Amino acid sequence: MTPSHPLYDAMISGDAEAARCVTVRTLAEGVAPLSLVNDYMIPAMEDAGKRFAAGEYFVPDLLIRARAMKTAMAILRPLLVAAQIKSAGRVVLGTVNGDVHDIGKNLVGAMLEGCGFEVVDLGVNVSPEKFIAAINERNPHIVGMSALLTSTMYSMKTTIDAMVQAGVRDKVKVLIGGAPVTRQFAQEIGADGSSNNAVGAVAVAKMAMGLQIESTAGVYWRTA
Ligand code: B1M
Repeated sequence: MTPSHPLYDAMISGDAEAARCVTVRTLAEGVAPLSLVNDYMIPAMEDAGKRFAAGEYFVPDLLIRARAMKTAMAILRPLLVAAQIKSAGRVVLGTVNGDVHDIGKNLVGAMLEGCGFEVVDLGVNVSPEKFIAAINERNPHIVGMSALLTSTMYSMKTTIDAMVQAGVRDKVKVLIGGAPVTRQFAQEIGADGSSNNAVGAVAVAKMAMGLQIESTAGVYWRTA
């Protein structure tokens, strides 16, 4: 059933200012932060994901909803951290070495956050050493790498190889994505999964955590 709440409506319409105002007001009324995330924000982002998969929404539609989601999350995140709310899983995310494209990576991060994951965003041009340091320091379940250039996608392999060398590869699931990334490439470099869009990235992350997903469209997941 579609939730009836101004925060859900603000997310659906992608109205960031309304999302901010409603979040502040609803918290002041005593509603628990986690309830706002679980009851209104996650359903709204999941609805956007379904519409994207059905071809009703395009990337800009997701971006404006992600902006509304991020605005509300900026208010809620410190409260959730203080309350030690359990997330769906922790993801260390970054655009690989030599690559500064971050629009897709940010969208993936926002969708993951909107669907209950904790995201540690390392930014762009992230070296293998920085990914490894983040694995050791933040203990993620998942490492997500993004690349937009046919030249920089090979940094994904370099990073996985460096993870093996550092003895941390088996601590995490590795998910990759970005315009040049194919299922075959993911297989070749030993990633656990890949997706060609932000909605699929959430599905792969859920698979990595053993959670149920509705569709495997646009998704690669290593089975053996
Ligand atoms: Co660049 N650029 N760019 N660029 N740029 C492309 C990628 C390019 C295809 C343009 C072209 O020539 N037609 C081309 C790459 C060619 C190739 O390698 N085959 C290119 C080039 C060549 C370059 C430079 C080398 C140009 C130059 O300087 N001569 C240079 C490289 C800089 C560098 O990185 N070292 C460069 C620079 C830039 C800007 C800085 C100007 C800017 C980036 C700004 C920014 O990101 N903050 C830029 C942009 C904007 C683009 C285009 C126009 C748009 C990319 C984008 O944001 N798409 C792009 C052409 C195009 O795609 N039409 C292009 C929207 C975004 C939502 O999609 O990033 O694909 P995308 O993300 C998707 C999926 O891929 C997936 O989900 C996202 C949402 O659906 N996904 C994941 C992404 N990461 C994922 C991770 C996952 C799972 C899914 O799991 C972890």
